[in-house]
Amino acid sequence: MAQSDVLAMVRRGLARLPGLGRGRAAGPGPRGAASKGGALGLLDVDDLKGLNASSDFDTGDRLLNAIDDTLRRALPKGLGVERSENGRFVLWLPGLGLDDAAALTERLRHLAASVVVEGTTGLMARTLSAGVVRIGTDESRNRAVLHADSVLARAKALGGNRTETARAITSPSILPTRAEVEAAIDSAAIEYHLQPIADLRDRGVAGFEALLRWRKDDGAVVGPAPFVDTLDRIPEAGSERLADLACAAARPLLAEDGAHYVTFNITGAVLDGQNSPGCRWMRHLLDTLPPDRMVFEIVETAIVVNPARAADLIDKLRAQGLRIALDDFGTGLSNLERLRRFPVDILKIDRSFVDGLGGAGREEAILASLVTLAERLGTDIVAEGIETERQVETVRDLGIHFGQGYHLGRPARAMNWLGTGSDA
Ligand code: G
Ligand code: MN
Repeated sequence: MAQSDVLAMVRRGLARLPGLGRGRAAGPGPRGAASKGGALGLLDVDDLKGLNASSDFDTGDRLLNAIDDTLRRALPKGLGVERSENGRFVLWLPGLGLDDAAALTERLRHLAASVVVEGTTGLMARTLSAGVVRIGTDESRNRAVLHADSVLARAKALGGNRTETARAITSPSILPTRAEVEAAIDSAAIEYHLQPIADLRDRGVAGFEALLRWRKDDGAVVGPAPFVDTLDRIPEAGSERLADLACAAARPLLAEDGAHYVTFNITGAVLDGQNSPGCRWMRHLLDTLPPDRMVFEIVETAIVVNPARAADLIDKLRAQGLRIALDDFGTGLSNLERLRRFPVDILKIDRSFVDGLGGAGREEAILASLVTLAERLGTDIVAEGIETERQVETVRDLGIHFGQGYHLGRPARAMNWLGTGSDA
């Protein structure tokens, strides 16, 4: 089928959709409405695997591209569509309420399902599933995508080919508010601890990972998982103070002999390159610390909404001498796809691989292959989660030069590593 035939079918599809493709939004539309908040629709092609199996990957690719094209043409001005890393379509619907957003997404879903491409065994088309959520005024893009993802999963579990919607996040009480996080930064209840990364060949310190910790009123110290998203939407002053804390923790260690770098965890919101608090935090760091002594770790849970924009940012950072690491490599989103897409300098191998060493599993073979892979790519490897001397020996014998874990040093305040105090 010629390209023009496909386009003709797309146009016929469009013509069946009143209110679309003519620069007018269904429902209240984004322009007259408040710019804050809005909704997000996540669209995913059903059974792409089956299509790839019955046709070929090129067909699946062309179908996704044609759907992308169709959605772009159909979306009213002011509304955006982005392809996420895992091949989903993210519809940004500012100013739309949940019902309008669901109605619009539903129509776009039908339109996308009418896109047809020529496969190896004939014409190919696929239904799609969608998840639609409201974006709270305080909510980051990433959390909204995660939320939509869980709603989309429900649509899929119900058999696909449907749109599911959800009200705002259902458990706000467990998430700290911006004010709580800001107060915690101000009172230094939130601070950065540092964990050494060792050169396993001579046991010297290669660098430190900066890890956020929040000392709660009851004395419990918690990691960033419950509040990292809130951090990405604290007001400007908060992100500046947090960056100050990061720099203050890192600077004395970089002045020490031996520690070559400090590595910071970055989320998808930072990588997104938009003007979020995370971006301001990043810029402050780049202005304050020498970039060639810094590493940014892309955390496993980072949702990269726009890979091209992220790749662009990574190029710019690396041009300044900063290095990029993939965190928790080998699990979840920290995978070969990400390694293929982004030029990275360091692979931090997830602790589950180290944990399994010496057992009946295949960890040894996988780690040995990763060493070869890293050599070919010119990247360093850090083995995470080293808890015993035995593990040090095993990973070193496999050719891994760097390690991190409780056996080599627990996260502690910077002063602990300067020998002038200790971590309480
Ligand atoms: O995802 P990431 O690798 O950035 O996680 C770092 C977290 O892992 C920190 O919270 C740190 O306390 C924890 N950690 C560091 N070393 C070890 C270890 O040896 N074992 C375990 N279980 N956790 C560790
Ligand atoms: Mn990390």
